[in-house]
Amino acid sequence: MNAPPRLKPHSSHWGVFEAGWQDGRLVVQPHPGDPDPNPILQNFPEAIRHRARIAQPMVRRGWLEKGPGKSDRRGRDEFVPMSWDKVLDLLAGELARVRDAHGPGAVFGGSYGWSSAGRFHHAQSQVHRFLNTSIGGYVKSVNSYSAGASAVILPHFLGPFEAVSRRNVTWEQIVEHTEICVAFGGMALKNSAVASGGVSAHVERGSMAAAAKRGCVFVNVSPVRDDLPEECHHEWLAPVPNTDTAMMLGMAHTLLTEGLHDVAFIDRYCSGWAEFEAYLTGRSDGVPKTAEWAATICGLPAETIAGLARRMAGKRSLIAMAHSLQRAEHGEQPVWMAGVLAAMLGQYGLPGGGFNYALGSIAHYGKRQNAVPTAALPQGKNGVGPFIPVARISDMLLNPGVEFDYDGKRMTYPDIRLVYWAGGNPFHHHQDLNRLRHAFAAVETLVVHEIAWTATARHADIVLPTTMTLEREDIGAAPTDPLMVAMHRVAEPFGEARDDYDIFADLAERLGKREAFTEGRDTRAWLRHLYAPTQKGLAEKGLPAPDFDAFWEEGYLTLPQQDDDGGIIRAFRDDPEGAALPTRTGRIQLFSEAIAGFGYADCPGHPAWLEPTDAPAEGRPLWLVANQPASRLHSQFDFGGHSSAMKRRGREVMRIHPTDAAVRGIGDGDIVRLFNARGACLATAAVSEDVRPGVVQLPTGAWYDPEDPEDDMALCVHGNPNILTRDVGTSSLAQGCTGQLTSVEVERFTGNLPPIRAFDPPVA
Ligand SMILES: Nc1nc2c(c(=O)[nH]1)N[C@H]1C(S)=C(S)[C@@H](COP(=O)(O)OP(=O)(O)OC[C@H]3O[C@@H](n4cnc5c(=O)[nH]c(N)nc54)[C@H](O)[C@@H]3O)O[C@H]1N2
Ligand SMILES: Nc1nc2c(c(=O)[nH]1)N[C@H]1C(S)=C(S)[C@@H](COP(=O)(O)OP(=O)(O)OC[C@H]3O[C@@H](n4cnc5c(=O)[nH]c(N)nc54)[C@H](O)[C@@H]3O)O[C@H]1N2
Ligand SMILES: [Mo]
Repeated sequence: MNAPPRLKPHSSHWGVFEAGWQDGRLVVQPHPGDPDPNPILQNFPEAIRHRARIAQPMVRRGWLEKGPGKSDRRGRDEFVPMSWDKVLDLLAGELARVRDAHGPGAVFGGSYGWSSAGRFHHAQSQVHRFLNTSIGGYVKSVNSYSAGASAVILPHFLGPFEAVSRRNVTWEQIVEHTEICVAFGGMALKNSAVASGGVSAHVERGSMAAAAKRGCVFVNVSPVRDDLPEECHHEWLAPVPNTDTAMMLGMAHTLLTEGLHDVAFIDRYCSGWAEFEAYLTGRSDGVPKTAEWAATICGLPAETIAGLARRMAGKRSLIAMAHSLQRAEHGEQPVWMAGVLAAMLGQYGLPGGGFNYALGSIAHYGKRQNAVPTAALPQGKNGVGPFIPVARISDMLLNPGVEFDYDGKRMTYPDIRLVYWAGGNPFHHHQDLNRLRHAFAAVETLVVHEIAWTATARHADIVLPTTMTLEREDIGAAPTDPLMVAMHRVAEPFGEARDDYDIFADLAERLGKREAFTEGRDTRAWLRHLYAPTQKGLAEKGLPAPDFDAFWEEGYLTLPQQDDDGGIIRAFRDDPEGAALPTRTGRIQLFSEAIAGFGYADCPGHPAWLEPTDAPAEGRPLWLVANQPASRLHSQFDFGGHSSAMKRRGREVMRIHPTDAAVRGIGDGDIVRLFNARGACLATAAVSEDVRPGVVQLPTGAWYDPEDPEDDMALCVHGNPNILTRDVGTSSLAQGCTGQLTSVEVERFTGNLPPIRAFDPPVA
């Protein structure tokens, strides 16, 4: 045994940590100041030198031999290793070809994905900057897979996404003031353990425990029991998935008919009550949205629905809503309806009360804002206008020139020849993977920068190996976390892997744009440059403002934070005229003339119950909840030690209620096959009363692993639920991702058990 290693500071989306080497093994220790560290950190040691890492640049044989073009060999072909010099020549030539022949508007560079936590090596920013400075731009994507529907609906009725999610009710307020917190979709600790950019102190568990101890009641409205932690002693109500809007309408109706709604608040702070009330009472459509009506839809007793409404009235009530509810068909509706229900309860803007969209979904929310700026890599100017809502990727690639609706506009899918991806994994994040494979077959060239052989890398024509975070220097920072981290390099690059930045700099050089891309800086010079605004901000506040070298040496810098001021919603409550909301009427819009004017059948002018078309039916009798995995972030380091340990028999675990398991002859630990019209995957069954009957739950993130890649409807042997989900938008309004829910059948798998090959490098 050698002496304990000297650990260096570093950061990740799942926590700040210190790392070093001991006896040839990477040691990772959480930041000493973190009260509740995230176990996902322990994916690093196994992952860093894993065989799934990409060791050298690779080019798909068919692309190399036949040149760019549509090809269904993507994901099936062999790869040819190539030197960096040659591959960069080849790629620069291809970028120039597409730019010259079709313009930068034929390049899709949306490149959605979380990549890793440092502010400089943020891969999405890097690829955008490169495409802007070197070829004049790219077709981009807007909004996120996280919050596709809410990003569009929230500004229509309440305010900007960030103001409603990030700068609203804090955990501090909840500990002190909230009397009843009803969390639709829960506030699962697995989810709030993660924040883009990093998190130094996981406070959610402790805050919920402290609030509960003071007497705050927590209610988890979710098909899954553990979406709230045991520490808050919550009540569990499990409605049928995608029926929360009906449940909330039933609650609203109870408030109205029993005179429990806050008439003064509605008069002073809201617009559109008449239109909404006409719908709620049934005057406009003949259907009163009573608790009894809601009960028949959401599968909870009417008395439970009405009782919950009564318990919230007249109290400091808080409605939280997880991202998940809007990542589903008609996902705009529960968000809007939660906002309306909270308006009827009248607690907006009071400490610990009202509506906080996405509280508990990610560690950014419920925190104070930093009072000094933190780094972001400037991306330059994009010369291309057309864009897509992010989850419309397959639609775009399969339907160039076809029109689609988005937020009141009629838009056209551009004609894409080349797709460039760095820092994301569409074979993780996108729905209906068999359709995605067809979409990727329709382009001429697919370029991927990756640290590991994800299915996305396997489908690429040109694969460039990049360093992972531990192999380079960076600055870690998030807008609601007070700790800035000097992310020191802990390991040498794997194989021939290079930083995304260095790859782009050399490509820019070949396109005659090196200076425009680099501005003459190497990585260290960029880190100094990006640190400068923080130092300046500190100095302006008269606070100690260490220079870069001192920050780097120290490893950490604690930033000042703003007051817990409740943001624009508190200001609006205090002064509804002077601090009007940035909506059309300046108020909370219970009805929107703008949205009504769009004339969308799938998103009317007020929140409404719209029956999902993708509900269980003949041949697909179960709801599938495809939620975030506890054991990793998305697909990242699925081959890591912690992620692997949480699987059973090498496969992702699917939870099923004992009743549903019994009728199918499924026992705990059995291998099962989930299937519907779009595809099928294997998983290992865990029989559990923690899911609602009629619901199975299989998290995302197990790497897509087709049993036979040549098969167009290949079975995924590993448990990636996106082989089953539907590739349709939330509605004509937002066109958001609907991957959270679909309907399936499940059976015990009795065939020969296929091996897991997802982590074996492809044939070279
Ligand atoms: N069915 C279903 N699907 C979903 C969801 C759901 O609820 N249900 N949730 C959706 C949500 S909310 C999201 S945000 C998306 C997430 O989807 P993604 O963000 O695409 O998922 P990640 O696995 O984080 O992908 C990041 C990739 O970047 C790579 N990477 C890491 N660091 C670097 C780097 O420095 N350089 C480069 N070049 N690459 C790097 C990682 O290896 C990884 O493959 O998934 C969505 N998909
Ligand atoms: N450990 C870990 N944490 C993560 C991530 C990760 O990959 N791993 N991803 C991060 C990212 S990018 C994001 S955007 C957030 C996502 O945050 P969310 O989208 O909120 O997270 P999910 O776990 O997908 O969903 C939360 C819960 O909603 C419940 N639910 C599903 N459908 C319904 C419904 O119709 N009604 C009700 N009432 N409940 C429903 C499910 O039981 C699920 O567990 O999580 C972040 N946190
Ligand atoms: Mo997300």
